[in-house]
Amino acid sequence: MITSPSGAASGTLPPFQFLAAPAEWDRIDFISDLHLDSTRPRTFQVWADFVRQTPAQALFILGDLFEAWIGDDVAAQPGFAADALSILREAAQTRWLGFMAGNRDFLFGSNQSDFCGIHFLNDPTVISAFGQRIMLSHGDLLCLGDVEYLRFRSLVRNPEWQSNFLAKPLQQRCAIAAAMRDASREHQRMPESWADVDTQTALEWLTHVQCSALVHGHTHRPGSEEMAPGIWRYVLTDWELDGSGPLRAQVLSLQREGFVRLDLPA
Ligand SMILES: [Mn+2]
Repeated sequence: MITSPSGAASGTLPPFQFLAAPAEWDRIDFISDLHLDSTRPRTFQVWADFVRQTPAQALFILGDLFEAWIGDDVAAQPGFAADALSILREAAQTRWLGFMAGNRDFLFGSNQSDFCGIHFLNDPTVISAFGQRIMLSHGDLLCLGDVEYLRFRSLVRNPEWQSNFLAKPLQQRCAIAAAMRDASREHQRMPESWADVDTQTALEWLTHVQCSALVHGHTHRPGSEEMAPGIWRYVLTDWELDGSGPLRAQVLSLQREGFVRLDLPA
């Protein structure tokens, strides 16, 4: 993977990271919003099997892999987090593995610069692959209607807030994370009422970096849409294989012929 330094922010544009897929790649997979935790063993298992078995040369995880991540030290003791980490570590040895932070797991890897060979991605990142330029984002940064959340986001993405939080004892961090989740539970219950990506801003970013596609998650409203002539957005699904609602576990795969959605067997 050829990497160039982040572009500087100009005006309201965020800094972009640029990647170029090596010529020998022919498949890149994208997933997000798995919200893995110890209470959802079937989702975890299907994810683990997928990560081990996908023939893709690269896997991009675009945020909210974990329901919550309160510090890398949780993986120091045996349990769910340690198991997840060992699967990621194993995967990073056989394929290019990229991780972009979501609103639930933005502290993942924050204590370590080289975390099991995972490549940490800027949000947004641009990848050139198979003759296309594609912008990747978790999506929360573009949901401009979610004013209250964006204020919260800029607080918790502040390095000083993060180092203060990470310095607290594990039990206290658990309690804070639980309180945060409770506060957003009502919000979470009705995904159809969540803010969506602001089309005009997304198009401005896409035009600036000359991309013809946007891939994002976060909204839990999967779909493919032509935002403007020749410019498409692909919204990833969240994963749910343990709950009572409709079961879903889908991978968006970019191959030489274009994007395809692959439903994993539940
Ligand atoms: Mn999210």
